[in-house]
Amino acid sequence: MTTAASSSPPQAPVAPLHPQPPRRRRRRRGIIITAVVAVIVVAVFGGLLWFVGIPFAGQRYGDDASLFDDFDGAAGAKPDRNAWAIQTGGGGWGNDELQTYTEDAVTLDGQGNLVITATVPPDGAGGTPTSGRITTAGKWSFTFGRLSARIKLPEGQGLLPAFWLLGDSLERVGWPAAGEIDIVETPRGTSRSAHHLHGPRGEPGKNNDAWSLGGGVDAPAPLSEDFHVYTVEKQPGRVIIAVDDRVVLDVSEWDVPVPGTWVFDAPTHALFSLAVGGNWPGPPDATTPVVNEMLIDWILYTPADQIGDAPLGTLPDDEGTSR
Ligand SMILES: [Ca+2]
Repeated sequence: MTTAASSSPPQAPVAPLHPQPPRRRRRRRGIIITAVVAVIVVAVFGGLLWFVGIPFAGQRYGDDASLFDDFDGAAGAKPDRNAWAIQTGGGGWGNDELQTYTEDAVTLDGQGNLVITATVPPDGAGGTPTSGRITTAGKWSFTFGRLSARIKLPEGQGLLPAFWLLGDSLERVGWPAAGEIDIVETPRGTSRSAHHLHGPRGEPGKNNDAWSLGGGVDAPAPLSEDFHVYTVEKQPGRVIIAVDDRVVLDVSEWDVPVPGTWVFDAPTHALFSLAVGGNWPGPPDATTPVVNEMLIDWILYTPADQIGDAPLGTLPDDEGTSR
């Protein structure tokens, strides 16, 4: 009987071939390596997204993210595709309108403006008017807060310039269930502007019965004579529209006709368009200029929690006085 097990001298621990750091150091090193890899992945991936023009965290576009576009850029360049999509096509958009929307009709002028150009064939020359329409759909939208744009509207029979909002649910529920807010339109000349909300009377899908709130407002001077700031402010259950510092529409969910549904406490996207003809403004005539420009100097979104005491029509610090 041996007692070797108990009588043997204690064995010195065998040194491992590859000494391991203490567990805590290993863990810390793992965290550092993970962090470094994460930084590299974020930098490379973010840079890649930036390179291909996809918004990335920290950029200025996205749902309820800040939006400010000064439309600076070279003459003939297109507006920032991170925020804007140019819509093209013809065949009676909206109210049997005459124009065909083209890519060429939407461009920067090199002097800080986005320009939408409607080209109307001279009376009797025949042909289809061309014009432009641009949207933030699928790129930027907001639910609550204030959206302003500084715009110089064109004047001419048959022209329908508009700065407006559509509900992001448009493709899913259709119009008017998605809701439409017309911040400004001038269907009958720029001595009078129109400001409306359109929503659904019935159930989503029954799109042939909209309710409307709003109306026309006389302008102190024709709006085509200068730039003006057009603002919409969306609050829960309330929409306010202003031209410069003058409120021209202030409606709440309690103003909606019965039956009718308030659908504006939801994400909406912005559009600028310059329609020609159709049921509302009527066709252009011999008095209508051939070339008609809608100029947009800037667009600015202010989130609800950043409005503070700023009055409607407030301009960005260094904007609004030039050009
Ligand atoms: Ca500008």
